Amino acid sequence: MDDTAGAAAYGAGVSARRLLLVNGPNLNLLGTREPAVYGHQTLADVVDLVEKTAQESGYAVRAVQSNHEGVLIDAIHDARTDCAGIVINPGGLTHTSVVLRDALTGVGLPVAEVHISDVHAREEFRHFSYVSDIATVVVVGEGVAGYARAVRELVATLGRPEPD
Ligand code: CA2
Repeated sequence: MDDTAGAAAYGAGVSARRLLLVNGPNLNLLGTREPAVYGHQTLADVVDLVEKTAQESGYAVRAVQSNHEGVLIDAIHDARTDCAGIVINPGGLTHTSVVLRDALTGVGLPVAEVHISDVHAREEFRHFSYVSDIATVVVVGEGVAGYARAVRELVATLGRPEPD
């Protein structure tokens, strides 16, 4: 039985200096279609913003975007050993995926959930999230800038990583 999950893998007094940024299905299309809903910024802009915001607090970022649920699950599992927290926009999987929720609870890292659009002002099926009740931070409807807020609020709960 592997008992090295999350912060425990680092032992007392040592903390991971990295955040995992997860963007789910179709978010690779950001900036190419539906600007009225998702704005003009691209996924590259999102990654850049998250990296810069995390860096202010001494964190590096590993970014993953995939249209395949299993790829996202594997990335979340891999975060157990070297990440302090997860910033995630699960895309449409937000509203459907017990599997994604189980991966997040399984690794036990603090989670910040982000949605670019105001999901509560859209179709009824977007109102429920499988992630929100297990997330430490939820940011909805602030556009791409919401990722920066999510990072800051998550880091506020984590504290800065310890220096070398
Ligand atoms: O508002 C958000 O960030 C969402 O997570 C985006 C998802 C949607 O299913 C959620 O309900 C809310 C969709 C991502 C698709 O992104 C696109 C971006 C540009 C063009 C087409 C899709």
